[in-house]
Amino acid sequence: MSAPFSREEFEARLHAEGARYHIHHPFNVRMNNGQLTPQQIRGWVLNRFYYQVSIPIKDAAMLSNCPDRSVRREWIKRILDHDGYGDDSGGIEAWIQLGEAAGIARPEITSLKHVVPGVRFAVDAYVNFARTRPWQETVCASLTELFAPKIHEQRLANWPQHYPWIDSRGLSYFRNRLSEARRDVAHGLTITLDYFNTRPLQEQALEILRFKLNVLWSMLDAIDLAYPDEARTPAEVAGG
Ligand code: AHQ
Repeated sequence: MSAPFSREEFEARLHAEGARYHIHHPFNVRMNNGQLTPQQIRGWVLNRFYYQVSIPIKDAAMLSNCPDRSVRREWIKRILDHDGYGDDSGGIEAWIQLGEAAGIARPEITSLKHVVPGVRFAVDAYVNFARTRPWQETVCASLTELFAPKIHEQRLANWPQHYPWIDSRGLSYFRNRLSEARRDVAHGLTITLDYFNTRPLQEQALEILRFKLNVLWSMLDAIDLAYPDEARTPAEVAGG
């Protein structure tokens, strides 16, 4: 059996998977370059909402598999970040406000009726992964957030210029994730580097990260397909 990668080599190989992060997806490249129409931006917000509301379910699934109290004490912060806690209305509410800032009525967002099959399928695959796999594997899958601060920084930098019709107060979700993602990744990376400590386990960790990269990539494939450059009615988009 091959010797395990050193901790540094293993971490470098996890980072190298960033080449497949959805920041490089054609839809995101067009978004970042200001080439998306309002309908395409709204379609992305409406569909990504299903991912946002599924994250706490995924994180609760991980907790239900995790017997380690010290890990749970840290991981539970992710649920509170999204659902809110005390006076903080949380990330899901912030995403709804992003939608409202983009001109979408709250019920249109929360109804999930605009979520296309490919997005639902990819997100459900992620939640079911968390329900059925060992909690350490769900921790590893969350490490796509190694690459997330950059994509949030891109939006904060470019949307006001490219999409001035969106009230910039709606961008607070991206701002909040900058610090939340970095905190989450610090915790998740330590667990991953510690647990996946043989060469086969390290190779499995890289495969798990590729699975989650595919979840994010295929969401944008489905959204890109549903919202082509030539405008279509919401009914046509939804397959009506
Ligand atoms: O808003 C995002 C978020 O809360 C999370 C949680 C984390 C996970 O547990 O898998 N991943 C994640 C991500 C969020 N936003 C995505 C984006 O592009 O806005 C990035 C995504 C990720 O990198 O996995």
